[in-house]
Amino acid sequence: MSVQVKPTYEPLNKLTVLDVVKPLAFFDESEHSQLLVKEIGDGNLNLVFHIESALSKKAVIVKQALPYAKVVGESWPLTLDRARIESEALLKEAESVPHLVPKVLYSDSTLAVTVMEDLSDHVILRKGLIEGQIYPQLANDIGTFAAKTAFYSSDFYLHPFEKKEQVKRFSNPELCKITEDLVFTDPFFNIETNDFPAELQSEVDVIWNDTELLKEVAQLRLSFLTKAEVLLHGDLHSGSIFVKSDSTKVIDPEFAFYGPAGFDIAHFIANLALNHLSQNAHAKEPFHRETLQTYLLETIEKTWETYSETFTQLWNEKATDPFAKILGVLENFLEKTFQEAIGFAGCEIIRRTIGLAHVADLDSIPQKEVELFYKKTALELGAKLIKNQRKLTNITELTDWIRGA
Ligand code: SR1
Ligand code: MG
Repeated sequence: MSVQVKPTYEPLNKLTVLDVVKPLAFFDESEHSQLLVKEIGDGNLNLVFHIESALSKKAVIVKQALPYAKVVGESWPLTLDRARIESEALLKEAESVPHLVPKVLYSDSTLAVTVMEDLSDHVILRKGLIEGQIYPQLANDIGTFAAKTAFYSSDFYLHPFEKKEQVKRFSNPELCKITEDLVFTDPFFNIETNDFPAELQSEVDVIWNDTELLKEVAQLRLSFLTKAEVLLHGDLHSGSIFVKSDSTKVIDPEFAFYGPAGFDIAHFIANLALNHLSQNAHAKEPFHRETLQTYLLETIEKTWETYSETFTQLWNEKATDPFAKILGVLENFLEKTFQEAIGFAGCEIIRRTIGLAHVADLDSIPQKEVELFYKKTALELGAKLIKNQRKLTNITELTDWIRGA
């Protein structure tokens, strides 16, 4: 009798990653000696390998979680369970939006590995936007992604026992703690890991001393900590989305957890708003800049409209909540979600400007003074959104503020 020994965790390299891929029968055996391996991970946390057959040109991606945050190093240990969360979230999302996520081919929680569809014909949205590309389907796809994944995971649809099972399954304390610290805490205090040029110190001091603002951030943070409304992607910025002109794929749901419904859409909107600001510096010609900025604002508006229309349709057709047919219940939920999303977006804008993890949209602005100017503008916009979240009732009021920033 042979004894099966379960492999223990070890970080993969360009050779050992083939031991994961070859048994999957994705590649024909005749291709095994012709597989080309590249390490392509440029994110903050994981190893990512691209494995391609030199013969058939078929390819897969192998993503492996490291037991620490790659961005900082081994001094920042991080749970491997995030790989399980990521593959289970991708599978869960695929139940309602299969066309908007990469296909999972295999996962192994011991090795903290997910093998998935190769998306090399797509580009990361952040990169595409910085280069001035336009993606006509983006708003519809992200609004649909956020609405469907939210509705089908919520108490409006699921039996309460099933919902609570899902909350347990997607309990993700360590990754949530990163967001609690990096998005909702550190940027609002004098913490060593914040990262901003000395020239911004007086604007940062204004934030650190603005009690009205800090009170709102405390409320948003509490909401993030306690409101288990829907299954969220948890990190839906423009680096978590792959695009090409006729396709959108949402990747990297390792931060997935049950949280407040407005959180994902807020992060998407905040990152488009930051790109909108940065186009004042990136876009070379005024006509191109205007076209891009109009596109970005329309995308923000259409994303929210698609979200609320799709959510409404699902509610009308499929809600099991006993109060679903009572006039105003859905409207109340959507209004609260929208207003909280404005506040979350403000926090994301501020943390991407002065916190630990920045965005290339602002950091790659070529001249230092111009970069500083738009970073100051971003801080003002972020604070305005946080302080005025409950005054907004319509998405065009938000895009007016972004346009005017
Ligand atoms: C250490 S992780 C820094 C950031 O990268 C991730 O994508 C999340 O946005 C996190 O806040
Ligand atoms: Mg990520």
